Amino acid sequence: MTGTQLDPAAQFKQQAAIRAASLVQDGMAVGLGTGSTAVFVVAELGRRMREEGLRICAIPTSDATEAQAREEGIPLTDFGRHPDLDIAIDGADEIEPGTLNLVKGRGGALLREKIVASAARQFVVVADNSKYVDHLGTLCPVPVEVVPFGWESAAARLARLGAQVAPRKKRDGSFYLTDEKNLIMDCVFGRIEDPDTLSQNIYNIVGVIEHGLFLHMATQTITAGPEGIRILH
Ligand code: ABF
Repeated sequence: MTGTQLDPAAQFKQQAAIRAASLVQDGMAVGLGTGSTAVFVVAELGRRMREEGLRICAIPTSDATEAQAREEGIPLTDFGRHPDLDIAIDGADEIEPGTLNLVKGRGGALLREKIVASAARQFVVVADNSKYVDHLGTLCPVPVEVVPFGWESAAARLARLGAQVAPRKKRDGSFYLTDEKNLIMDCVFGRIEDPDTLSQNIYNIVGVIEHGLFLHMATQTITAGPEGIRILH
């Protein structure tokens, strides 16, 4: 993946990804994110292993990332061997710059992503600068992962929290299934004034496995745009 072949947005993603990958040091256990920005992180780590002799092991957040990591020759580990990770690097759909709170999960991997991020001492978010919002809920729905049994009931309860709820579907009209074989309810709440309370209210719904509000988790965000690279702690 060379910068010259990429459109500007992809170039920004790659720049942020390369900066984030530079935080990875020899011997680290690394959480690998999912999405079009995380792809550049995995590629850069593979390059550093081949060209610089970097030695790491990694836990991927999706089947897609696992496949890419294997192609790059990145050794995989698991939580049995590494219950704590040194660093996780992943993308986001929305970033609130003042708090580093996030919405994630448009790619459907939010459950594994949150498990990996919560196990990591450093959780670094990479994105192009289009992901900044003043308030979460502005750019995209909050995805909520629910078990298939009784999903209609969980969806009705999400609607009572003020969301417009749409079960995520594939192009052929069938339900989208996560890597864990659950459903995703895409919930449009609009501007979210109190994400902590909303998070707890969503968790209180039986059948909800996880949601895409990643609150108080990111230790830094690295974004890139025409003005260069911006790092927030
Ligand atoms: C993952 O990929 C997700 O949590 C998020 O939904 C998405 C971001 O993708 P991209 O980097 O392609 O914008 O990180």
